Amino acid sequence: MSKKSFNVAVAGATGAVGNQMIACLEERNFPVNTVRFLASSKSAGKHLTFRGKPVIVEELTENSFQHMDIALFSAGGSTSEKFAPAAAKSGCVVIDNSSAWRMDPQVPLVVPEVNAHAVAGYTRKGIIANPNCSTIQMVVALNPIHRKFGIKRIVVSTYQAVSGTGQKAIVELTQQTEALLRQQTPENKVYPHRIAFNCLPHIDVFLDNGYTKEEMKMVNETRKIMEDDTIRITATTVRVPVFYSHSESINIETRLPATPDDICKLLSDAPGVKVVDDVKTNTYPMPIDAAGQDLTFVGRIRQDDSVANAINMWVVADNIRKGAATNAVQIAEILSTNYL
Ligand code: NAP
Ligand code: 3JN
Repeated sequence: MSKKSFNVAVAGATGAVGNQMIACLEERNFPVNTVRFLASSKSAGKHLTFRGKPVIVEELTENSFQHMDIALFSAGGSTSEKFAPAAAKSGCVVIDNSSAWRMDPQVPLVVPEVNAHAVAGYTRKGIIANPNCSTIQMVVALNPIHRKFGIKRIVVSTYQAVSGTGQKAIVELTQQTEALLRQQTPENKVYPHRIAFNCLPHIDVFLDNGYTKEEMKMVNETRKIMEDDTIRITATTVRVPVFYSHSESINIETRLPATPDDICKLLSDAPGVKVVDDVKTNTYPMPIDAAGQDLTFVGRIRQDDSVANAINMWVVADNIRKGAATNAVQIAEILSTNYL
């Protein structure tokens, strides 16, 4: 029988993602018994609030997870590598937002709208991985199409908000914009180049194959979540001067023919998707509208006439919510309802 309420730890509680995880637990009325908010030693003693009551932030240590049922991690890859096994050993199920465990064959990589059934695999290591934000919104939009028409190839270019880099990048875009508008010289601390009024075709580190790690995350994670290694995928990931919500231009080639109308109808009934597509009224998804929302918005659905059976579309979602915090809390909901 499922427990009625759960002891939940949030590791990285003071960060951009951790903050939204706390908000999602509150908004979605997750059945919390006690919470524990964890961060680095520099935040220990700070106060955050949960359901109107103050909660003191504690330093994350190996002992932080005793008597916890679920731990939501968003404190970076090295922290997850080090502390997730300790948390799992304490009997707590970890839902990890970093890339540390995503491609581990013993760790499920879950987007609830796509592969909720994979949550069952948590018993192998006590860890469930949350995918990269750019992957999440792409698979939410593409999985229904793959199931009905079969996707052969994906070409994706992203337009990613600075909040994907954390609080410090939100501050950097604000300060650089203010400095430039005052005719002052802005400082570049977070990115190798100015982000204000600019675009950087560079997210995460460059790899030997010339792609960035973010681009290869999209390729490998998509195949794992959609459970199909035959899909050919190529990605270009770009940072743009937007605060919240990632946008993606996606081109797909399908095995079976599909018209834009077929895709529009299919996605109108798809879980977690909202079709926003009426070019006659200049209606299409935009980051300013997706920010603060949990759905994945799809528009500009049109035929690609340059090749057989191809469709172009534009996909936008809040990277910190559906791309990270909401997806993690949705996984916690599946876990708590069906498995704990
Ligand atoms: P952030 O705003 O910089 O916050 C980082 C959080 O981690 C803070 O709470 C920080 O605590 C904590 N932290 C850092 N080092 C720590 C340590 N050694 N021990 C304990 N806590 C530590 O970053 P963010 O944007 O929230 O992202 C956090 C992580 O989430 C990323 O590194 C990434 O792995 C993951 N993430 C995933 C996605 C996704 O696509 N699903 C998107 C964004 C981020 P202090 O405040 O005390 O420093
Ligand atoms: O840059 C973005 O828009 C998403 C960033 C995600 C991120 C940032 C730092 C470390 C990740 C991630 O989730 O892949 C990681 C990580 O590798 O854990």
